[in-house]
Amino acid sequence: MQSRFVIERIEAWILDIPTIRPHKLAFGAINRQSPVIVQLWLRHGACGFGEAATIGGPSWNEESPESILHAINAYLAPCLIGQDGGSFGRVLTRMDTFCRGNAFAKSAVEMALIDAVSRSLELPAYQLLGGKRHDSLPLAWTLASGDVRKDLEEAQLRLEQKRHRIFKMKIGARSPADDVAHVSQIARGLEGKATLTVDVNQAWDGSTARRFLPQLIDAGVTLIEQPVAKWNREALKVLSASLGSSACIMADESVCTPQDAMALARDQACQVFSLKVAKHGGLLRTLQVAAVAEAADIGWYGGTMLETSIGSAASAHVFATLGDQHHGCELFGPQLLVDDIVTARMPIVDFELQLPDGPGFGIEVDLGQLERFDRARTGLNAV
Ligand code: MUC
Ligand code: MG
Repeated sequence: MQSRFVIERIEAWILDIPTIRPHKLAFGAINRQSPVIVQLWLRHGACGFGEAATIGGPSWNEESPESILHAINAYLAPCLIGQDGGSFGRVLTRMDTFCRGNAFAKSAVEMALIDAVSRSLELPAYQLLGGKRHDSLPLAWTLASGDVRKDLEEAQLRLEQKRHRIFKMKIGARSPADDVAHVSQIARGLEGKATLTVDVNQAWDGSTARRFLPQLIDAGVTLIEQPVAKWNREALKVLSASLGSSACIMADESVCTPQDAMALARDQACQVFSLKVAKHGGLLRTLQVAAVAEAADIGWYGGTMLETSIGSAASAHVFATLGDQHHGCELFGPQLLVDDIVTARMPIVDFELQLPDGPGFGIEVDLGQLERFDRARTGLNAV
């Protein structure tokens, strides 16, 4: 019998969307996001949308918008046309056979496929991923203007609006002592009102982390993301053991594959995994990494690559299926962009992001907005 989910056509393109302010991270500042959008058509069904966003071109990891677009157009789309899109596992294996690595590119294609199949079945995507266990998740915001006064203004406004009360600070670009001073000033300004986390994005070596993390914890930080290089599991292990119960170490760049997750769990190298659909290579592989976390008594955090509402809604669907050992999510990407590419964003109520319940990822893409930000039309260059 012919599957009703035969993959008919896949198209991909790059958008360039400015951010509302410069977003400063350890490895540089970004002024725009350049997500790769994928549209996938089923022969007898609906079409779906997927997205893969990087931060600062290939600065966060090896993939860039241009490499993602190339992998999809040259290898992933051709190997999937005419295949049964309803067999997700087979689709993933086929993509792996024709193209090693390239997790971000594969995640965008798999996302569009899951959107299309769930729309064809008129079901929300979370239903195909095991069913939801959360209707909403606490939503963090990242303070990354680089300026204490502006960061505090941003935080106060978001507290008043009841949008965010978890704030993540991006550090690692300045000297560690300056970073500690910056974080301490913000912590004093927000004392008793918010949960504070930091993301070092691999910028420190083990001894810098051993020296300065206790100072951040004294200032009030309770979750520390990727303080050292992604390969430095030994340092993560030492830090996790020495910090005790005062704060949690969260792996981000260090945890991409289920094998990474196993190694971190075996070494007891962190207490939390930041889950991100793109780096894991899709929604199903996010579930695999999350399963390792659950089995190893490691908590999870719903991470972002600063996607538009397409990637953010897809991430919300998979995060909604996970257990209770979580530290909230940071699917705030749409709010950092000057505009979005959907007709309505996911609502935020009482500091929580609300999971959209419609078919697919529950959001409707605005085709006019796709055209407006299309790199082929605007003629912008790579970062
Ligand atoms: C990262 O490494 O977590 C997520 C939020 C943010 O501000 O930057 C990203 C990347
Ligand atoms: Mg991170």
